[in-house]
Amino acid sequence: TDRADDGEQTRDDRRAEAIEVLEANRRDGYTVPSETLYPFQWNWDSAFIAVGLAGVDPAAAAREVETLLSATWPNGLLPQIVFWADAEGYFPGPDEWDAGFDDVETSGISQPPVVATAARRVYETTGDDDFRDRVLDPLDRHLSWWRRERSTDGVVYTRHPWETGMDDSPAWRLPLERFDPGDVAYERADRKSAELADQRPTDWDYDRYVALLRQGREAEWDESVLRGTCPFRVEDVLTNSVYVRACEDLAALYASAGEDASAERWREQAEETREGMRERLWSDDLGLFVSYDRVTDEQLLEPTVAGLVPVFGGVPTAAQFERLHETLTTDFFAFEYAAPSYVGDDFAPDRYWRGPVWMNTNWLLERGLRRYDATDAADRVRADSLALCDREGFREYFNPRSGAGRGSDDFAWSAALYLAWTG
Ligand code: 9YW
Repeated sequence: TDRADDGEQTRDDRRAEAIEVLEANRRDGYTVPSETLYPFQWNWDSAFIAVGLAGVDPAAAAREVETLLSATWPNGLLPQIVFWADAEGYFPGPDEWDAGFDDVETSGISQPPVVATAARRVYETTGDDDFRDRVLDPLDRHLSWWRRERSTDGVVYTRHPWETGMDDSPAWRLPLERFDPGDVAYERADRKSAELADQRPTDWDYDRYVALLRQGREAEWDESVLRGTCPFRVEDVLTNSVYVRACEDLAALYASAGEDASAERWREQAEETREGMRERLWSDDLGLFVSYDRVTDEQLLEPTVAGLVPVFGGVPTAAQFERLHETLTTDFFAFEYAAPSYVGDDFAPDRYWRGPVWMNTNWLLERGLRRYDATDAADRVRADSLALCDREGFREYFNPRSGAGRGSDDFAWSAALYLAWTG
């Protein structure tokens, strides 16, 4: 019918715009999340970008992944930000972090390792064995770092809210409340804009982010020191879900290279993390997974979208999935658009990770739901995501009630995941 043709036309136009956004945000070998707000390479942003690029420009996707991996620290940490370009005026910039190696300037924390999933996707799209052989070692070093430096029984911990990728998640309130940031002086670019101030983390949050950063810098980013002293040590449910999937994806890459022993080792690692998550990170009361505070040994009982993402790693048992699916359809489908980042008492539909819908968490959730054959739920998450971008453009996040676009425009992972969903 004409209507269907119109729909297809809109979609083609939108795809063309998505490609334009990614090209405009591209620098030398990598893509910035947002030209205005985030003008450097961010870890999991680049991974989502590569997932989207794989279907339209596989050479650019491969380069995106390899540029990111080239910033892996000698100890295996893959940084959250790589400052390939001059960062004059950006806070916190390379001088503040004082981290990295040789002449590679970076932040001193990591981010959820979506990069392994992106690398597998690029490999399976291109069949390029040379690419696969080049990425195996840095991926192995990075995932080994998580296990060696950041886990006790296979469940990994994060030591900064920025490291989780969900900076001001209400789940971090309790751990952040416990320590006094002292007197921290700083100024951050996005807070200068009056329009954005009420859509981003508050000063209360930023003071603590900066205090944690400075503590890490004082410890010279030594994990063995920070393991004992860092006041924020949280087993983030999203990072662990992505980590499980990363281990599986690395195993698949090893298997395709005929390295069966390594493949088996990473499959076992994935299973060990799944088991730890099922035990310690599941909340029967909330009917979804939660993060766990390593400092106080307690669950952080907040209903965030991160608690649904374990489906991406095949973590929930059949019984847990049944409950989780009910929580999803009752609480996270209760708004006009799925799936809000948070649905608890402090729900704030326009503020960052305290309510808005984000394309990246929707993508992780949608992929995971398909893994559990929850087709209707997966279709709804995908359809809502596309509807939001069709209506508002590739915004950073969206109000789940009105659908209004929020934060940056021309946001790279929103464009990239639109391509992944419609390719
Ligand atoms: C920061 C770049 C990053 C994302 C994070 C998001 C925000 C703030 O922007 O972090 O300065 O890192 O919370 O997930 O990677 O888009």
